Amino acid sequence: MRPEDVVNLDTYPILDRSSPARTALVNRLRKELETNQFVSLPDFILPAARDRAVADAVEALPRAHQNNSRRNCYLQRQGDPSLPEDHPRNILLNASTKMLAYDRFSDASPVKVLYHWEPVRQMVADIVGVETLYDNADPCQPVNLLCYEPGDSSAWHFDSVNAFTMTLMLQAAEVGGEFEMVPNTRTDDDQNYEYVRRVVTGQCPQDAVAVAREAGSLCIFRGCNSLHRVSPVEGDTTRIMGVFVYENEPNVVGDPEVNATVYGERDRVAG
Ligand SMILES: O=C(O)CCC(=O)C(=O)O
Ligand SMILES: [Fe+2]
Repeated sequence: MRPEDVVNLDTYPILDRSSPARTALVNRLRKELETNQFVSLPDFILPAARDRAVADAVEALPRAHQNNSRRNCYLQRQGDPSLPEDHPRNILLNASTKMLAYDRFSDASPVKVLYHWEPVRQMVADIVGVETLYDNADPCQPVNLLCYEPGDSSAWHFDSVNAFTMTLMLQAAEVGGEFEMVPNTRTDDDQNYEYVRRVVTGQCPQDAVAVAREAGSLCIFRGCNSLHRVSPVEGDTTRIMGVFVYENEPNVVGDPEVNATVYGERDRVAG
């Protein structure tokens, strides 16, 4: 599939970098991201491309890595015994998802076509406010298909590594599978532990924004200081999410040990 047949260029005129329509669009989205810590781009992918991406994901699903984890909202599997029992570092929550690494699904998948296309990469750079972004060069990380079957969920957490996260809803759950976010739960200078504790123990439901995630919608969010989660999926439909990783420099690859925890053990070259 050509990238022009994947991206909805009528609604997102990103081809001509100097066009006023593109400038207006990107400015609006950048402001929205700044204000809300997330921005949604509905109908970003065309229906035929989305169908194809879902079919590729369903075909690959048996090769997905089952990720069951019990972790705190800082993505650590162990608490800190020197802290009180009800400290957020000691509140461990269950999550379960199915992860398809980049090398586990078709290179022809529209999500890969979209990811590697310069006009998309440049649009994202302009929205997040950096000069240039680069594709991730790891065999597993650049684009993932994150699948949630009935009962699967992702617990409250802060993202650790990237300044922003980009996701594309390919297939929504019938019920549940809501993406919820509490903007600016902490700041770079203040861990705000008491508030974080209240959010992860379910005492602040009114502070969580439910981010509308219709199939086809692209989302860019800053998850490093804003707690977010995916509520348990119910019903028969698998929630399928494309997750994209762009970098601030070329040739970034992941740590194989960390990759093994996310994508499962791979055959390693001996020696
Ligand atoms: O599945 C989602 O909507 C969000 C997943 C998530 O939290 C992440 O990719 O950081
Ligand atoms: Fe996250």
